[in-house]
Amino acid sequence: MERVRKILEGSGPFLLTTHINPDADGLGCVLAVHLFLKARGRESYPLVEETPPEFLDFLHGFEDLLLPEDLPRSPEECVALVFDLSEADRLGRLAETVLAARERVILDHHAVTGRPLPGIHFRDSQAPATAFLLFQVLRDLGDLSPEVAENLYTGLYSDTGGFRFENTREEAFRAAAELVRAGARPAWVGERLLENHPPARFELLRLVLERREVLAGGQAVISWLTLKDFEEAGAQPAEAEDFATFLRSMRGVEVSALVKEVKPGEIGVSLRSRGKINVAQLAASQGGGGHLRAAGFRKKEIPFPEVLDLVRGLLSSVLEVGL
Ligand SMILES: [Mn+2]
Repeated sequence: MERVRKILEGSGPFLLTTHINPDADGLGCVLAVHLFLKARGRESYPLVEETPPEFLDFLHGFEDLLLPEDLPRSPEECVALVFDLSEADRLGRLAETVLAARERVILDHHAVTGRPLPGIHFRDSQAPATAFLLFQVLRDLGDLSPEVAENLYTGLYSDTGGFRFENTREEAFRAAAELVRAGARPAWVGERLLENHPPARFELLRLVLERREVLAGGQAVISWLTLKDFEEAGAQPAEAEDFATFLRSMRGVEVSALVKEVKPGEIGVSLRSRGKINVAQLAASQGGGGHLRAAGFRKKEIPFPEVLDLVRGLLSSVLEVGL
């Protein structure tokens, strides 16, 4: 941690980034550090791979986000700070820029699964969020502004599922209390994250509910969306990210799955479990990965109905064998 502080006190310039399909934790960290450095007169460039996700547009400093081609410095001059990244592959087309930086620091709370990004790693897989680790780094470097505190709070809130996942321990609440004292507004963050969905999402949800299929005597539920559905609703596949989690909330369900066509010829399967069934293993058996309760895999060039059948079979067999 001391080393990260030294690097942040260095001269930069800094380029900051996170994994593809950025979430509230990754982007919250990027923009917290960005505002922190900017306030201290340092050159800082927060990068995203593609158009920044609209649902996070309330994060402070969001308007400063750049695409890699708009970086006004050559990456060789920059120190890269990478947040919430467990494996190099999850940088997508940012990899080239990040790998060219003169130094790389990675702050993360995942267990390493794939090939890690070369650089200096600060990793604590027990931490509830990368924002939690970053909070510990930043608070010792001076007072946090309300904007920095709110960005960090958003990451912590989101990665703990609103302080209700198993990673929510006493220290998460202590950090949250300090962030609130520094100016983070819990009601505002909660409202922006949970009650600000685009209307298109409701159309997708209607389809997911209509098509739900209950299997294994009520212990599994599966539903699906195609590219045509996304087109007709005017939504991106990312908009359906947490529908599998919603399906799991049905009483009696141990495992849920959402099968969605993410691009032509490519189908993504999201799996959620209450914990009795290890969906990370299930996903791994299909070339994917993830966590005990949330995992996924992709299939290419296999017809949609076949993938649906595969998932039906997987869930039915794991529930019969596993119980
Ligand atoms: Mn995270």
